[in-house]
Amino acid sequence: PFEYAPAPESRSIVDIKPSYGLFINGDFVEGRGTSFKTISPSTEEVLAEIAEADEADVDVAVRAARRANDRVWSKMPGRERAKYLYRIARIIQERSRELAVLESIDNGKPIKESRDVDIPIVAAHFFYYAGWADKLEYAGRGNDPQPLGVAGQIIPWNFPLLMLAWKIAPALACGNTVVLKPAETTPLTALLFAEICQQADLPPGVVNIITGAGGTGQALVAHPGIDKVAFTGSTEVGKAIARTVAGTSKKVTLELGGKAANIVFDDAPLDQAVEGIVTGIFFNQGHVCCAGSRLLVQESVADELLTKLKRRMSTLRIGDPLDKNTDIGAINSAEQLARIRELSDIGEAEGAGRWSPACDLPATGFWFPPTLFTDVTQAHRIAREEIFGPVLSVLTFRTPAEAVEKANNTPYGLSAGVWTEKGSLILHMANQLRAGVVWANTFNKFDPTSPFGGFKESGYGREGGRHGLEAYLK
Ligand code: TXE
Repeated sequence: PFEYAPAPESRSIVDIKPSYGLFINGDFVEGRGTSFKTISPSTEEVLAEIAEADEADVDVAVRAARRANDRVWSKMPGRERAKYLYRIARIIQERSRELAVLESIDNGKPIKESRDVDIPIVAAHFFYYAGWADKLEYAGRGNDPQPLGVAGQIIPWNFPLLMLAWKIAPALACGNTVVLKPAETTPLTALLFAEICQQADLPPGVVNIITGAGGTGQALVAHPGIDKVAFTGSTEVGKAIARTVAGTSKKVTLELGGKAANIVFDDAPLDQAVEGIVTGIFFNQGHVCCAGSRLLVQESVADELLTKLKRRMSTLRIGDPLDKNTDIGAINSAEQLARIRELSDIGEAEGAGRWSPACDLPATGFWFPPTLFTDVTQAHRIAREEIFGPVLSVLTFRTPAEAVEKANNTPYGLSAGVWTEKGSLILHMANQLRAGVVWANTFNKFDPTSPFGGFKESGYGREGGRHGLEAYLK
């Protein structure tokens, strides 16, 4: 009988092993800590048993990275390092379907995002930084800049492979070696990346991937053999890391939380703005540090905009991350779901108006409907705290000055969006907003050539673009 070829998005194209070790010095080795499980947030199925690196494992990994740095990688001409980065980039492209499916299974994000956004940008990062490896005299650190040495890199679960690429590609291009720890709920694509390093014949020890939770991260940050720490995650842990490295010569970059304002002026094309608002807060279930989680809309168009927004939200499809029609996938973990629920309930208790479209949520897995809060004031916790889920708080304003005041009234400063046809107003707002990224008439657009990073409690240092190199060079 005629058999259909499996859809490229199908689960069957990935080979998930029952258990995974640590990737140290070019090989997979057992961890000495207590192994843990990674589960699929959309089904709660156990995907694999993951090794935990204890302090001794961290030490072995850092030593491997140091040896590779001293003997091979920092000595290699930039044009030779570039060849490895290009090779990795090409393998990522060749294996992009596999990577996208694995990312969606382990993280819960819709396949159309992992396939069309995450993985292509991952490859683009390696291509982009490969191009820099032999041009470091233009990196802003003098004519013959030296690498920092060994980088300890800790990443979160919201863009597992993309955060890995943001960290590893510039570090390697500059001649550093790395020990990277993925988040405990999403280790699988980082471990597949380790296989890609083997496939690319990357010299052993240049990239080491150690799995584990906060304790493993802490051991990595505290290790005396680390020259630089790069962290993306919660503001709380970022501050703890800054405290740990205080008094050492380690360099640090921190990319932390956000509470971005998406600001819509009355002259903006509202249908286009609605698409940007939806992308701003519902992309990746709102698990985005730069998510447009506060909508600031000019009072005169607020009713019209909200009517359009509700209509658009009613069309969003929630469910199976591997279904290519899915717009909103699963919340990454039970803990994150509990946090989203708690803050949303607080929003309601504090008097904001809660609205979600009618939608059936799957019976198993972690799900939260797209949610809108109206009548939000600046005193409300949902206007100030990062929810990190598909929850939008709506505030209004009358004048540009009031929009600036409200947008900046947060401890964070990672990103913002401005919707208006007036170019002068865009430039005025971009100058006034205390945010590392200001998007104009678009939102959540990422490109390897653009620096990304925060003001205030959103952290310091920049990743991406030429500025991203400075973080890895003396
Ligand atoms: O973050 P953690 P969590 C925010 C978001 C979310 C909240 C909590 O608001 O609701 O943080 O998420 C490792 N030393 N963001 O708990 O704990 C951890 O193992 C060293 C925003 O998941 O910061 C993981 O690899 N490392 C954010 C990474 O830090 C430690 C993305 C992030 O986890 C550590 C994620 C320690 N003491 C959450 N403790 C963004 N900026 O995009 C934990 N880790």
